[in-house]
Amino acid sequence: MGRLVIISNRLPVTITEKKGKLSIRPSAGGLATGLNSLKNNYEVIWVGWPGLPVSKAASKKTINSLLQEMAMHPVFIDSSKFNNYYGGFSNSTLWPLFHYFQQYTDFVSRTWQDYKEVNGLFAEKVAKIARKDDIFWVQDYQLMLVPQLLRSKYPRATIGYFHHIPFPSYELMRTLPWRDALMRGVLGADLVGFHTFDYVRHFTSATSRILNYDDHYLGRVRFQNRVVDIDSFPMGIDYDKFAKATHDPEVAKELERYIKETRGEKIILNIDRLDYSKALPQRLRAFDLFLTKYPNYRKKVSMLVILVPSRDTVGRYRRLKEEIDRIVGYINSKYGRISWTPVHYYYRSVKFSRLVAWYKLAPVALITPYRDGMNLVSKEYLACKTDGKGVLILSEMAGSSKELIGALQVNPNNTEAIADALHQALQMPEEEQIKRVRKMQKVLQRNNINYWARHFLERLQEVHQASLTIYEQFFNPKVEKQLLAKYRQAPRRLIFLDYDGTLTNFRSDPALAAPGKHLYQTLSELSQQPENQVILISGRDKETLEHWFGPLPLDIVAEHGAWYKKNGHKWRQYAKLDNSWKEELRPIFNQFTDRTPGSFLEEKNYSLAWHYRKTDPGLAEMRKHEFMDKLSHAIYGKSLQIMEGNKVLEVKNVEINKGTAAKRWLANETWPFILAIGDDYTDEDTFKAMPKQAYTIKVGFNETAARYNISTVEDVLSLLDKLL
Ligand code: GDG
Repeated sequence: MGRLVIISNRLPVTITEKKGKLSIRPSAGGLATGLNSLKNNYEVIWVGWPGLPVSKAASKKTINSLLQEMAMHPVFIDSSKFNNYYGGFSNSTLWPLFHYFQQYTDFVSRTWQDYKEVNGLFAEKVAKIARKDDIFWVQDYQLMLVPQLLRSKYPRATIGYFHHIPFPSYELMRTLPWRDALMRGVLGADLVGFHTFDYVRHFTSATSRILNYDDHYLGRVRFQNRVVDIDSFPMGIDYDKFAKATHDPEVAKELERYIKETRGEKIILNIDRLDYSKALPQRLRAFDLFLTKYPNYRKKVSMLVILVPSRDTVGRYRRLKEEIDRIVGYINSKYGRISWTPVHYYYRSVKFSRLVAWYKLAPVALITPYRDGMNLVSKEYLACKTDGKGVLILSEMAGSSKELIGALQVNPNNTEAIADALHQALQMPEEEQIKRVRKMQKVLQRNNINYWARHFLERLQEVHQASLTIYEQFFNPKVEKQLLAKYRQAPRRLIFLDYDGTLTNFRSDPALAAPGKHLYQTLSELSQQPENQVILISGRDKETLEHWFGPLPLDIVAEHGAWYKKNGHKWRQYAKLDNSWKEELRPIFNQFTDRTPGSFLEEKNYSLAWHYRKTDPGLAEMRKHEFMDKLSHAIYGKSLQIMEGNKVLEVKNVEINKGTAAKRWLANETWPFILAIGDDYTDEDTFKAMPKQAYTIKVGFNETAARYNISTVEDVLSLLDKLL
């Protein structure tokens, strides 16, 4: 049985100390329950903070050994560090920003430092217990750096990350000074999960805009020598636990009591943790408006507010609590009677049986957060409606709104709409209530917490397998050793090298990519070795290549093969090519260049190339498709082709490609050693033209006809140095 290591901020336990004696009880949160169901297939191990500051070495030892019996491993964190990591960076930076409260977001480098350090402590703890073949599953925004920390320790491990809160749009994410590190941290995982597709969309857009990883297709990002999948996995609840609990004798007792005490008043249920993202003041104002607009409902309905204490030592939360106190007081004083209290308000958490009793009793649940990653309360409310009667009013900004389409969905900023939704809910005929609730229950029953956990882990293992396949194609030390041995033995060697993206990194302006001293020296030495025949095979124009490499004793192919030059000879044309098409196509190129800021046109002897490296990625993607569409009509019937290179679209004669050009060197001689290195689409023709035993290497990790992938230009240069 494989081991599954869950890494989360909190361990699912409650530790209490009475008269110096420590006791530990498991606490059954949603996640813990979901993972319990995996125990048939995995040995589940948990790493996390134990939930309280522990400074005495003796207590640490006791807690450690008590927890280890439960397969849990505590991460002890000193309290000032913990405050900076948790109250500081997690909850005063990431939480507000990710819930779109930019005005509440602190940017403090001290808390960031401690966030990094504490993430490091989690990774170290994992390292202490990790075994080969463990599956790691990191939970939530407090630990965004952990996936990458684990990846650097275990390059081939299976690592998943699930983000439980919203992921904001790129526009907000970019305001974070530490955005790059956080994004890279998460991308250490094989699979990154969110509750909804909107968060997936935002995260994917941030990967391409912040990190420039735009090599993604259908949610799969190629990232160095791995693939990372980014997808939505809406978290479910333990449906049966809630549905069954409605029949518990203890719940029945609670229910009976409340039915008596509410004396037929219809309860509008609110359960929230104290947090500004929950928009409770707004909801209370909507209730006020409802009572004004629909006075017939006075004395017939009341609002039950259960506000679960949270972070109330923090100024912002304390002020929010005071605001809620004030509005509740205002409403009760405005409408209340001796016989009727409009808002019943409790600032405490309630036991499970009471929670279920309220879910069962309340004909309406009002859940209208400004933002909520998912919101499980909305799902639990529905699971408790075993007779199908009840109405859920739900914010369209809650993640659960995507699945709960039978709810009355409202914009949480629209008090008028919430007031009207309350009216609609209270008037809704029973048949309609049942129809809506049953439909939603079906979804929740199926997509429950067990399904969520299983589904995530299955996908995680699939993606990991895909990464392993890439890893096998990776130019690793073993392959390098073989290559070097073959190179040394061979009396004759043929070496094809592409230039941009292979021997030099892309620059914003192609003219800036002239070879540096070291590269020039390398090429010079490589081409001077008598066994070697080196060919620089590029899409660039011949004038630039001549200018940069003319004096070197190597052969050059320019414009993808339209021109070539053998060492010591003049430039020759591949064939006399027709160029008249350029007149016709140039206006289209000019038009797209004008319409697309950051792009420019490069005109070569036999081709037109539109570069868009500096264009906004979203706009570039859109224009590229539009441009291709237009070009494919324009070239119809002509012997031209559109080539998509690295951030460039190029039109050229169809006969011309690097493969045809390369064959010129293969025709008259059998080479005992062939090496071809290139990075983009156009180099695929070179790879395809090579015999099977040739070493063909692609820079980057896209699909390729080459035998191997290598990560970077720097790796190529280091390989060339080793050849020398
Ligand atoms: C994050 C995201 C996302 C609440 N009050 C009492 C009580 N609860 C239980 C509910 C429910 C849970 O707490 C709260 O659910 P949330 O969905 O709000 O989850 P959080 O863990 O706070 O937040 C959120 C979630 O992660 C999961 O990914 O949905 O968007 O912010 O299960 O039943 N339980 C009891 N008494 C209470 O007073 N017994």
